[in-house]
Amino acid sequence: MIEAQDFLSQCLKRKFNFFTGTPCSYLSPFINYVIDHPEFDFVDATNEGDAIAIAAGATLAGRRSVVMYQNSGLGNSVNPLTSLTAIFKIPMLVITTLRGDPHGESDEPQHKLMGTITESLLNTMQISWAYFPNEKMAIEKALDQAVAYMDKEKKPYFFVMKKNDVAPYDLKSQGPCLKSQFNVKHEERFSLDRDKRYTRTEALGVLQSYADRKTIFVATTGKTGRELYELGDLPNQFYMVGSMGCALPLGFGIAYAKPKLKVYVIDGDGALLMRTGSMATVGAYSPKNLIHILLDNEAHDSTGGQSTVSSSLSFSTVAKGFCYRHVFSTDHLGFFKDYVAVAMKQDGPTFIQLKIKKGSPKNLGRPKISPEEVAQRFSQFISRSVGVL
Ligand SMILES: Cc1ncc(C[n+]2csc(CCOP(=O)(O)OP(=O)(O)O)c2C)c(N)n1
Repeated sequence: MIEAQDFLSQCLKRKFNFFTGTPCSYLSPFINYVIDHPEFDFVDATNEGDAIAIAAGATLAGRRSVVMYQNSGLGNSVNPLTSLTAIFKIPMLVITTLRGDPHGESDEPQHKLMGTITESLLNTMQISWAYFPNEKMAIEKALDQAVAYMDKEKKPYFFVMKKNDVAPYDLKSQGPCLKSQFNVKHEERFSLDRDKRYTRTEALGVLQSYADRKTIFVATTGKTGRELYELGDLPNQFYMVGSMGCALPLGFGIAYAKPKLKVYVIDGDGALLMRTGSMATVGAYSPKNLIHILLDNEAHDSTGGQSTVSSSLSFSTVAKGFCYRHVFSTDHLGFFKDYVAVAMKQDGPTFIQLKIKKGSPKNLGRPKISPEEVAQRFSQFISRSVGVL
């Protein structure tokens, strides 16, 4: 058994100072220690997949990141691990616990199956891993191995933590408790005639006109990224492919790590519904520099236009409930332009919903640049732009 401090001080020496995750009792000593010590940042993620995406954003923004979660949520993170970090080549250290350890003491029934398959699931995902170093002398070597792997392969590296690997550490301070102000606007012009709504391309054109050295765009999975690319491929644009729903947590990770950048997340209704919980993280941590755009066509347009449940709910009320600072909603491009102009000038987080119609330009292409190149170029853009801010 080690003390939390033994491991975390060695993390700090290797510049790991951004932590995120979803708690597990085995991890409490780590999470509590990190929250208590201001040299670390800790973001509480609403699920394990979001944690991977948040850490991916922080990593792209130049931070060394650690994700901590329980193996029961490993399934939640399979998607971003296989189609975000693996293909964009974004390294991070991940500590998963091993509840339901088949060789350990008996555990709650819900952990049994996942405990049995955790290691093979990691192997199946072609993830390199080792058991968590539970002796003080073994920590430095284990961390150095992890860092060497991450630096060479540019992929996540996992430690699998067993019960009692770390001694208890009681929380001394409170976590962040942030209150947001908000207002709500709703301007609808075409409620009875949806075909008159504007297109995704028109909305993206408005957003792209704001591209400058301190503005970045994270475009959600599917046609949003493809259309943005077709409008003009720029280094400040990140095209999410796969990992549906992770645009917001990824953008949040960047916004958190680089508060001087203006971070636009361009979301779809299907994607936002898949990971709505990440809006809670945005509202709670309230990054001033985040503008969350929802291009809401009430459909999974990219996969054939199947309806989502979006037409039956109010995203702006959800954003208001999650305490975004400013919330706007419209179906008119004129109002949309006004809202974006306002959002550029005021502190966020700001949520802007534009109801759009389905459809894309004919023969819509796909980014010809690889995800890995997108990530590298994007990350370089961020580090350069922050230099000039
Ligand atoms: C976890 C996951 N499930 C399903 C998909 C397939 N998929 C890609 S884009 C998409 C639709 C996204 O819908 P929305 O966010 O509303 O954006 P739109 O296509 O309407 O622009 C789906 C279902 C995926 N990439 N990842």
